[in-house]
Amino acid sequence: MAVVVNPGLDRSGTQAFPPLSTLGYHQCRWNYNDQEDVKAVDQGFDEYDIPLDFIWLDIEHTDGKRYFTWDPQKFPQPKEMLQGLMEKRRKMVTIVDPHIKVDSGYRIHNEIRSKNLYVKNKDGADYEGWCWPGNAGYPDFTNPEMRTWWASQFAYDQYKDRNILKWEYQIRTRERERELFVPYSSGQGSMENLYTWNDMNEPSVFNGPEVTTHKDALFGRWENRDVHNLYGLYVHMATAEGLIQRSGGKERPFVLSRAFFAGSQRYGAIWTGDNSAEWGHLKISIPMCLSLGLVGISFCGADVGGFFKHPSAELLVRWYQAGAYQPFFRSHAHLDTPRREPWLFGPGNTALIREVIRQRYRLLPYWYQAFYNAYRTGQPVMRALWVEYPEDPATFAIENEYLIGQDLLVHPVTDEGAKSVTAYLPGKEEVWYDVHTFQKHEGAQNLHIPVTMSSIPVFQRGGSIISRKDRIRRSSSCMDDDPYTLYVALSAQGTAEGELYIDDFHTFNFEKEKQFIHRQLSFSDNVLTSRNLAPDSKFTTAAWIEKVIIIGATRPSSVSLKAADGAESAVEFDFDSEASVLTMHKPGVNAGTDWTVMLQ
Ligand code: NBV
Repeated sequence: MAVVVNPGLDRSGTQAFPPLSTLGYHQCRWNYNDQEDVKAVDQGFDEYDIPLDFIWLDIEHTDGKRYFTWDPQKFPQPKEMLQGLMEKRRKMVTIVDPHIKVDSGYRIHNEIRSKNLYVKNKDGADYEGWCWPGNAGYPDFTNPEMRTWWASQFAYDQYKDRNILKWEYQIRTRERERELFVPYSSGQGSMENLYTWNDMNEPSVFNGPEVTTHKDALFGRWENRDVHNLYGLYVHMATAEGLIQRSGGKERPFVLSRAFFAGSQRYGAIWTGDNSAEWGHLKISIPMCLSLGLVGISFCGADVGGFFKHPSAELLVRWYQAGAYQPFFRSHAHLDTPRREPWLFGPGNTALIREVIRQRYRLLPYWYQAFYNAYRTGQPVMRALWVEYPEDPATFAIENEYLIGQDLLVHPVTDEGAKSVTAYLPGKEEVWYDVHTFQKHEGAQNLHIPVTMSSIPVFQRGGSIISRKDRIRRSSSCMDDDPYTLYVALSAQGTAEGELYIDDFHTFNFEKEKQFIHRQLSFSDNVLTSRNLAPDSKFTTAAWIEKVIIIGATRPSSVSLKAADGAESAVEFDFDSEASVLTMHKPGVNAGTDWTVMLQ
């Protein structure tokens, strides 16, 4: 019996269901220098055959730290760059911080000031603090009018490719004061594959007390001391709303936020902030994300590799191996650190990093389903063992391993030079299978596991069925219609249960129009069936079942398939008697239909 966590859920809301692509791999650094650099990094992933969904740009991409603009020298053709990524079915994230440069040549500032939407100091004048752009104003995001206006700035025709040139602005202002309030940039700087990162939204004020706004700064009639912790949530909320609105309410947004509060899970992802390339920081990323999951925030990750300092190749590889099994999977690095794209640490390490990113992509259907479950129920995606095994006190203090959903147990290697790890496999009644070798282990035991640099100890719970996509491509969107392989891991009683969830992977149609496929997969008495859990949905998929792998099986003499129309056919299979693994080749049924497989 699992513990029901997140009891405040009915008030703070459940995890937003993210677009599938955002569960892929994200490549970030402060900063990719210019358009050419972005292109080279994007090509690097193809050259080294490493899947990638998102490239990120930090504050240096802007025109003088004026958010919603691009540096005209380094990024003269943002749309062209985004289009290039789009053609590869990849996406980009740019940073939009909530401190606004006080500059009468900056439209965003002028509009916020003219609408009187800045946070005030105690005397009622606009509060100003020092941040990246120099002197900055702080929009009052606790005000719904501010949030509505902010959201509108993500419209494709508002997010410009550059800020107005100074001289142009001066001439116009002299000629016509009103000119200030119309869009005056030269072109569009955004499109559907551009998403957003909100940083410094505590808010961060370099010269403020405790590096934030003064305690008596005014947000309407409230002082900072009253509403401080809500500020970051409201920035996140307004930004997510902007991304939804720009698509006419159709597309699910993706926004990463540094500051968060109860309820932030409704607006996107968060990360654990500025860590360092140290083993201790890799280790602590696990309990940090586990704690956030317990309070409803499932979409969490830590900067892979560590933000400050330069990781050794060993630390970097171990961090990728851990990060690939955490919900938000992004590498990131400080401006002053040497470059660290996955191919810069020698061919052996590139191969190790490639392999674990590929493992992440194979498991995307399972991650997606775990997020669908978090969206529906609030149950964390990444779970402490005691959540599922509250009757087993041995699980209570464990924070170096965890479950993804109910069925995958992960024990990352987080010690330098490790030659082995000891993983606790919970549950007296359970059996666990090593996902790489299919070796079976009893539950309720400490398992000593010798490790090499290629080891990533992961186990599938006996009694579960996990759907994977084993054909890896350039990005997750390239895999949308690819076939599934079902990994059926048998319990001690020879049974297994699982689900398969499919939708269009990016719109709200799953919610608004119930456009999704949700199937119950069950194995018992040597029969595997796929049953419809969403009979009212009309959604269809081109994806089919490519393989079924039964782990812990005995050899059948024949395998037959009964399709939705009642037609029966024989299924080819082979059996590995040493590993007790039965592989059925090409059952070939559509993933959204009823079918039954019988072993004789
Ligand atoms: O925007 C620059 C950085 C960013 O890369 C990092 O991820 C944030 O947590 N940002 C903080 C501000 C500067 C930190 C030294």
